[in-house]
Amino acid sequence: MSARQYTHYIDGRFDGKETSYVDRNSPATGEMVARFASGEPADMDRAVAAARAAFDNGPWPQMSGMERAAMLNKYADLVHDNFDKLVRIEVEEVGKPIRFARGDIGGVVGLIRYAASLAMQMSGTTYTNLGAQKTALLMREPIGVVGLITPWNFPALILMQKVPFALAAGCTVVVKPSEFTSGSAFELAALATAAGIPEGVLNVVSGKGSVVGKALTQNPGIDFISFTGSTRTGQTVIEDSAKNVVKTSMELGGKSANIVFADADLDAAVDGALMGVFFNNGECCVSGSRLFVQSSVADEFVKRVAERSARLKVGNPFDEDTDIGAMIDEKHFSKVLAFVKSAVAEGAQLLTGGHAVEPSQGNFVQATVFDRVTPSMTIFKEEIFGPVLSVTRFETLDEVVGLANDSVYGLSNYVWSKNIDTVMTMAKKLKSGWVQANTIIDGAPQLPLTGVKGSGFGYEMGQAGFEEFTQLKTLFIHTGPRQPVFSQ
Ligand code: TXE
Repeated sequence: MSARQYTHYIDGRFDGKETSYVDRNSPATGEMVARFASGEPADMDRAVAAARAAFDNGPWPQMSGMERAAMLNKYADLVHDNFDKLVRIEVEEVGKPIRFARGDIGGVVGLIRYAASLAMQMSGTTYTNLGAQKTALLMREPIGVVGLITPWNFPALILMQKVPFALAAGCTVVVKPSEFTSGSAFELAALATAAGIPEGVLNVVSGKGSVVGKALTQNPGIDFISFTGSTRTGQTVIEDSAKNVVKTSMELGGKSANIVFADADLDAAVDGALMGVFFNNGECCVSGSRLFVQSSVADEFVKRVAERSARLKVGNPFDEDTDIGAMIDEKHFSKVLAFVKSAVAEGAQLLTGGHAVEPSQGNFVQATVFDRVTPSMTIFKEEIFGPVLSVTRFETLDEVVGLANDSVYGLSNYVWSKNIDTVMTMAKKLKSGWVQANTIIDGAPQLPLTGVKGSGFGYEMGQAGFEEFTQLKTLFIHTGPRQPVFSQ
């Protein structure tokens, strides 16, 4: 099998420029699967200039919402037609199980179709209550040229939580995908052009974050940066974009609580505990990686979670029945195993897993469950981003609220209870952008995702996510004779 090779996608075409490449080896087999152009700041400048010209002089922002929606729907059709190819790229480059990659690409199609509907509804507000002679219009306009920086864990899905919403609003876009997993961003950009979306509207420059990512955030031609990734890099992006006083949106890390009350549907909650931490190899910002179980049901519940975790199939991500694939790279694989070591050293009780899958070419970690985890332990506090579950027992609602909110992050939290009073009380007390009850890592294009505290700010998806890519211009109109303010 020959590796896919991509040059930058600028102004509606692959530029084909002679360049050096970042090689991508499959984390499951070690085999090279793709090569991405290793961009320089000058490549980013060309891409931003193309997006700037497409915004300032091109047809895209001038089109009616109906025209943009028609092209976005055509785009969704083309993504659907290329479903298997995109799934394969995600599995090869990320190492995620194929059934989860299928879910991602299905999600991409849904996101584009939903964003198309928003293009038709873009509108502002009219104030007619300002007095007989005064009217004000809040005119909603596209924010301009947007820079999108994305991570490796959901390369297509996270990208498309942003792109179609930006396009629906009439913005033009420059993407800096993760250097590990840039393939689907390139394919999705080429499909946009094939759908009739004009040249320069969607550009992709690959390469290192510290080089092309930085060149994007510091570029004066950018009006808005939407970033998903680690909290530390997010802080750098905020600092760099502040130089040009550019708005940012940050979707950062998480350490979410998955809370099981004794009155829950415990069968569903056991499955939810597994989904919470093993979905997408545990490489998921909204993982429910801290499991809290009410003491009266904890012994039996934790035993069932550990037994089922031990049976999960770890290995070839292309196998239909694989549950957990390969960690993204060796560095991350070692980091996950180092967290496991720290948990053992700090006194957590290892129930299952806790080691790599041997012998193997790839970065495979067994599904791991630790019981008796306390708030002072490293695995309680830090985002592991791997298949490692920590279990903590609790007695009362107030106690578990304190434990769940004891985190620098605030992205998502999950509650399992059949009692609506418990669910509503928890929803109000938990500090996070998302709360889900009796389900986990669920979503729909209509529902915004946002974080609080170290998990970031700004919205992705939904009407609120769409509005991030717009701004309001206030037009204040006086009609008829106007009383003079100065008598001289
Ligand atoms: O993230 P980075 P990485 C967490 C997770 C993971 C860790 C590191 O804990 O182990 O982050 O992952 C680009 N200016 N999450 O290394 O470094 C970079 O090239 C501009 C949580 O992937 O934050 C990539 O495209 N851009 C997260 C993107 O930023 C820069 C998902 C994210 O990279 C840059 C992934 C710079 N100076 C990891 N430096 C989530 N919330 O889902 C890097 N980049």
